[in-house]
Amino acid sequence: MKTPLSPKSTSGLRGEYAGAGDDFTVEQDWQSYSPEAHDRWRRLYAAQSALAARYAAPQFLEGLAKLDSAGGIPRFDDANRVLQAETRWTLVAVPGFIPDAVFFDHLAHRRFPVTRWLREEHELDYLVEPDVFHDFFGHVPMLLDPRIADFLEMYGRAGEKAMAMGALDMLARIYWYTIEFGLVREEGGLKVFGAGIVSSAGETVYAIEDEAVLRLPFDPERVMRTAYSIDNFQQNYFVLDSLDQLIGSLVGLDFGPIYERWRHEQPLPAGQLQAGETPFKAVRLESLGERTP
Ligand code: HBI
Ligand code: FE
Repeated sequence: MKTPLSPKSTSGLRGEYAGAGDDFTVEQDWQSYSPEAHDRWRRLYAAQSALAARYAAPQFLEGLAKLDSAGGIPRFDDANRVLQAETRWTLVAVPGFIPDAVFFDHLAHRRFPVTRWLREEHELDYLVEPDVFHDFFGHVPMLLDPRIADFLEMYGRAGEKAMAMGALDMLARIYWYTIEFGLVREEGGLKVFGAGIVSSAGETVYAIEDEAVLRLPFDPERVMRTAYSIDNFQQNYFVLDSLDQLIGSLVGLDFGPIYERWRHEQPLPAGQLQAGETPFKAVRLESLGERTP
């Protein structure tokens, strides 16, 4: 998430950057996916959609159903017809991780960058960089929710100021703890909606069921101050009261003074309860009347 890149310094990242333009977009080149890659997608999809049925927010499940992509790596153009009709977003194919400024610019224009390549057989459960399974399965269903759709555009627009103020880390934590690793309260208990969770078998169960991990009420300033791990399960999650709270808590909030207050401070370590905070309890499946497999 924090790799500083210029258009010429993409070494160390997976993906084929040579053919990418200034906006880092490429053709998806759907024909070039091998039968083995489609098969790997089908298995990943089957495993994660079964987990999502139990652990993910209803908005994620609705979006996933509309995308109808259980059968193989989807064509982005097909998804774009659905997205255009629902929330006016467009998927653009990218080689992989792209520079912050470029990423923000795409989001600000309701274009969501989706990585072309699919993870290899030996990394089915976890990888650090985004691949097409993480980006598509994890992110695109929630792009069909109007609140997430609008939030992501706002996030894109906020990038420039955060970078100018040297507060990119603070803004990025909002994305991290919502779009990537967000939880939301639903009638049946806590549910996951973050792409980093729903695209990981281990973390989907852990985020909801682990007894020890901290689940804190979502508060923008607290989130902006909280460090995160990129190579392990999160040590804390933030829980929205509803998806409406995401935009509701951010519109009218002036980020400038918050950036000023904290940008030169060390972030709060992840997993640490602060004075006055009350965490949510782990939601055990038994309490929902279901048995663990
Ligand atoms: N590029 N492809 C891709 N995906 C991301 O999630 C991404 C990125 N570039 C920058 C970035 N994320 C973050 O550093 C920003 O949200 C700050
Ligand atoms: Fe992501």
